[in-house]
Amino acid sequence: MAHYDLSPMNQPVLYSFRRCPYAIRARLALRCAGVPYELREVALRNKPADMLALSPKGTVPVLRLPDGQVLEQSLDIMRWALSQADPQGWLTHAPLDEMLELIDLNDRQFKPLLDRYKYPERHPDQHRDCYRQQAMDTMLLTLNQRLLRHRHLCASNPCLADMAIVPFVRQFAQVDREWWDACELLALRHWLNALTSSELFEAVMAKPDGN
Ligand SMILES: N[C@@H](CCC(=O)N[C@@H](CS)C(=O)NCC(=O)O)C(=O)O
Repeated sequence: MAHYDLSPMNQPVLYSFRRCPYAIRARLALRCAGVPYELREVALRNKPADMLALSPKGTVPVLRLPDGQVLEQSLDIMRWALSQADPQGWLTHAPLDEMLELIDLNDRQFKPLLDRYKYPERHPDQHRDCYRQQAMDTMLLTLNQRLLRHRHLCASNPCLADMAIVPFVRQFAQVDREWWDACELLALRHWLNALTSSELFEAVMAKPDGN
């Protein structure tokens, strides 16, 4: 990790929102890589002007690097962090193309269904359970199948795909916890529990004010 002087005055700044799954994946990679950064928790209804000046599209996470470069996509932040240091081999445990394909499936197809399942009142054309079934068919059954072959999505060890996707599966599970705890996705439920109860995950979910 020799590319930057990361003394406290010269650290990257991460604009983040604690529960946002994209921001969670960025924080997971930054912490795993051991990159120190200044965390700025953002109120999504009142985004700070300095963040919008750096990144007018107005989504979190945004990472401002010490050299002024701005990374405005969560996956770019993950890949930048892991290019600094990858002590757990998230980029090497599985082929990059395979990992990126799964992440793309998550971001393009699963995420819109997750939003519909979570907020069915905003999408009244179908019942909540239909969105849930579509999310199962589109992605969750595939992930579960993969986990029957190895302990993580692409290999026995966790990789970029696991860490980029787990915050979204966590959100899905939280919509109807009772249903999730009884559903057929046994391997996926086990995977979710293992990853979200890790020290790493708990550390990035700590409340910014320490409470
Ligand atoms: N493609 C972006 C998506 C980020 C995103 O949509 N973040 C949401 C929060 S989970 C956001 O900031 N939405 C803007 C808003 O709610 O105003 C990324 O990967 O970073």
